[in-house]
Amino acid sequence: MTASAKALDTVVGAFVAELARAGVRHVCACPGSRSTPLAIKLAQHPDIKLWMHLDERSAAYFGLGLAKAARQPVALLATSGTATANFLPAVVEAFLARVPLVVLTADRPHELRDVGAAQTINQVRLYGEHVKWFVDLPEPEIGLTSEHVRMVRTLAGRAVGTALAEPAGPVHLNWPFREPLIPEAQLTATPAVWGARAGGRPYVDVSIGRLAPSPDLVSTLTGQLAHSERGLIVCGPQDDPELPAAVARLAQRLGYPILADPLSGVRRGPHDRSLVVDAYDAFLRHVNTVDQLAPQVVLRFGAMPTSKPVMQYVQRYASARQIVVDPGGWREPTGLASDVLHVDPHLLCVALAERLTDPADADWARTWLEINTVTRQAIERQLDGQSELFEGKIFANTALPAVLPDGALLYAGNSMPVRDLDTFLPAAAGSLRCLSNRGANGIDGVVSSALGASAAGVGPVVLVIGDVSFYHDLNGLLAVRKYGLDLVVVLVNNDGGGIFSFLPQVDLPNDDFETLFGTPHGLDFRPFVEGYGGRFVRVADWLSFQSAVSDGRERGGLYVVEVPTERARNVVLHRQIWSAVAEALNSAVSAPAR
Ligand SMILES: Cc1ncc(C[n+]2csc(CCOP(=O)(O)OP(=O)(O)O)c2C)c(N)n1
Ligand SMILES: [Mg+2]
Repeated sequence: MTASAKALDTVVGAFVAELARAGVRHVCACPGSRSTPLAIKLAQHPDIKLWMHLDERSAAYFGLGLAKAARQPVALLATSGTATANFLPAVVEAFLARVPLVVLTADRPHELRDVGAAQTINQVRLYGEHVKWFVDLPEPEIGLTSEHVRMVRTLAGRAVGTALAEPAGPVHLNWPFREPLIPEAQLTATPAVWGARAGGRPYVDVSIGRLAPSPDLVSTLTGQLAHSERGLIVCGPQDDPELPAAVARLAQRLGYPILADPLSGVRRGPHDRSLVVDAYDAFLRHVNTVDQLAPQVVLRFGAMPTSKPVMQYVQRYASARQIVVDPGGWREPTGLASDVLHVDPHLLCVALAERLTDPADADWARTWLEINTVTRQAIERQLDGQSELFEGKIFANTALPAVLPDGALLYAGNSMPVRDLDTFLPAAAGSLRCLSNRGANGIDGVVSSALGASAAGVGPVVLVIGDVSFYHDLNGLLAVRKYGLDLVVVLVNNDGGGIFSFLPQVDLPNDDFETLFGTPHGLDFRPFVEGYGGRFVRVADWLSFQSAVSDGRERGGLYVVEVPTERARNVVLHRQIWSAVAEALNSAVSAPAR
């Protein structure tokens, strides 16, 4: 064996061993020659599960969904060239949605860069500002010294630690490899031992702490909030499972209602939901209602909520004190924040709740809850008698949630699914974890993200997705059969981009609108789904919808339940609901429900 094969074995082996010791359990990789040393070492590692994919874009989104669902760092591996560029969309999403990914790309050695060598592109800082950290490693065989091995061990620990540190996100390590590419110990899987710590401990153990609020901050804020009766808590997308109970307790202490985005974890679950407001997206469209609800203070957790009416509400009361709680980064698109608290949201809620006593007056919260009830009832009255397949009704308690078990995971596609989820999913005690790619709101990679979530094995996964988004990532379906994954897909097929029919563009001459925005494709998805070994059922009513979803769950594998809808009609039905809500709110104001 050559010296370079030995170096590959030792250096790459040490790096992979440290990735595992730092907690990486899953790697999504795609085939290629240049990445051979890493591929072999990752495949050999007993604690690492290697998920092979053919399409890098799907692979990266699969890794993203897996990392989100498992709440774990996940590594990606691609060979050199455009393969690495195909990771970009998921890397961008991971950066903006704060998902820890360790992106490994193989590259040519330095002498073959920028000289016209085959399959060589400029991979240095390829993902630009969308990664937290970039390292261009030296070739493994530059010198088989203990310093070199220590360096790669440290890089592995640091890479995972950096990906996990708040705000979490992707890191990129670019590995140049010179031929021959086969590490010495390919068949024996001897662990590289140089510099390894005893007892399976990481070479460098990177601890991630939580940012506790200072006693000063807690006492100042306690005093101020205790004197602001009309306050509101807004919980946007976030995934700390400890936050819902803590924020609920704080809300009780303050007498503040909680506007709970479905992606916040606060809307569904066994925690106290007595102050949870779930129908804000509908009633904050109603000007008279918004006029009644002037807040003194708004306390915000998580990313900016999906709902546009919430954004407009916050902007309407620009002079209210707006406090954004976020351990890092800057998620404040309104430009109205008066305070940004870089502290851990859960720790802050606990600390404030401990110091506060229950409020004297509950009128403010009661008003919000009454409006919420009137709204939710008006929505339900509209949906109850509705036999038509209306896109929004999918999320009503009587439709999809009724056939999902406790602990299911609902992945919502971008465009209308995530918005309908927001409007139509009521608060409830059963846990239903909702995820969506809201970092960059892409309609790409959604199928793979949901499959990655399914691969995490944390509960049955149902994906609700639009037809254009489904088409966009058909390639992702290959993973189902290859890995025996289960996924029920509710495919909302309105033959194009239904969301655009809600926008002013809809008033363009119809041909222009359809060409530029509606984009009907006329695809029959059945042969695609069956080609990937899945089952396809097109439903005609709610009963068959529910039995198809249940059947899909029982059978396992890929099961696509197509809900055929019509774009223009969908707008009409949404507007009918909003006007029914407005009517109900108007009559409730004239005769307050007590
Ligand atoms: C990768 C990407 N390309 C384009 C867009 C712009 N876009 C937003 S929604 C949408 C249409 C989505 O159609 P579909 O998935 O069928 O959902 P529907 O609007 O019908 O609910 C498009 C093209 C995007 N968000 N992401
Ligand atoms: Mg569509």
